[in-house]
Amino acid sequence: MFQREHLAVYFIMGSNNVGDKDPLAVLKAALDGGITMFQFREKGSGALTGKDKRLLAEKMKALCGQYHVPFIVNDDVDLAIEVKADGIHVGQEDASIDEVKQRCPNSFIVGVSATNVIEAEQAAKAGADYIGAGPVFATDTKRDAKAPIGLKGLQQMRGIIGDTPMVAIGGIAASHVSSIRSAGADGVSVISAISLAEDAASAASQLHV
Ligand code: 3NM
Repeated sequence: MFQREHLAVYFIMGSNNVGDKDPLAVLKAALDGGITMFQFREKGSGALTGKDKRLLAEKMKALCGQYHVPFIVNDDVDLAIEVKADGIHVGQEDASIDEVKQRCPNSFIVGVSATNVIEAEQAAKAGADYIGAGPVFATDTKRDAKAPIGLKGLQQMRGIIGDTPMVAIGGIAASHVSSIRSAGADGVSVISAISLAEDAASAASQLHV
């Protein structure tokens, strides 16, 4: 059962976000450091496809299961269903919430990205379990990220979505967490702040308020 507390420290990663490290070792360290949700996002240059992608997803799901941390798949509805993920996260250009809800089990957590208040309101009305709001700050991790919305953008989204759980994304470091929470987010989602940290466990623990 999804709760907004799952959004506190939401780690996102694919095999191409870890430099020379082993993605499973990075995920294990992040879990040891107390991440509260995980999203498998295998996208961009050098990303795995087909069977390799599925095998990595299965291993990551098993690891998250040991820690009772929800395992979410980015974008790939077929894969999410196949590996019996706990949920799916879709962007504005991916499958619609209606399609996702039709195809996936009822128990699935459904997250939707929003970059402005209109998208956030639509996602909340369509029944998203949580909104991924961003990019809050500039990021090098996502090539096609939109213009940063800042803390003000987060506040505006919170104003329009009522109680819908919301997690902030984009360029987030530990030093931003308290201001992001004050702006109305239930937590932070990060890639590089954990995936490229020398000590992923300590980086993850520092993202808690
Ligand atoms: N989505 P980092 S920004 C995956 O704005 C992703 O929707 C974004 O990586 C959005 O924590 C982003 O390294 C990249 O900045 C987040």
